[in-house]
Amino acid sequence: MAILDILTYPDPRLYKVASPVDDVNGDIRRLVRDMAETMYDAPGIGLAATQVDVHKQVIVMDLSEDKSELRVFINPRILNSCGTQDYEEGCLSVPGVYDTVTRAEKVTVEALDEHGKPFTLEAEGLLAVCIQHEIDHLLGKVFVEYLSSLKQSRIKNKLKKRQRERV
Ligand code: QAP
Ligand code: CO
Repeated sequence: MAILDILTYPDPRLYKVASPVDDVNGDIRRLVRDMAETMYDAPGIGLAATQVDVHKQVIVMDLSEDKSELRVFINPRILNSCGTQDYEEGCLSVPGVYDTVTRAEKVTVEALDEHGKPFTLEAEGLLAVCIQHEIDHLLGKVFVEYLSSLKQSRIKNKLKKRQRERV
């Protein structure tokens, strides 16, 4: 297993659109394991392949307290959504930044698991937020894009400044 490097906003590679996985093979299962290890190490509750510069439709997520409920979504599609909810989101690619985003309250998502088996899941609350946040990454979208352009430019400047200071 390996811990992968996570891209930091506004890295242009975060805007790439991920391609569907056509074969859930050993390479994909290794990617899933490495992404899970990277997410647990961070620690975070969700990670999309885009964030580790792999532009395939793969998401890992674990909302449990004790890292016991890894969820894997390959080629996820939202079939249905309803309602709205506000949630204060963060992102491993936007460290130290949290802000409120309005999303659907409930979503029905269809995806493949790490064995290539299709499943359908009805999600609400935080799970629904996390699924929508991670699917956005696969579409090249970061949650800060829902904020005002003033906030976006402040966040960009803050993170660029921090990166300059680190190297
Ligand atoms: C996405 O986010 C999410 O700023 C997953 O310094 C977040 O795992 C979906 C993290 C909230 C729904 C609601 C962020 C870790 C982790 C940071 C994460 C940080 C360290 C974020
Ligand atoms: Co994110």
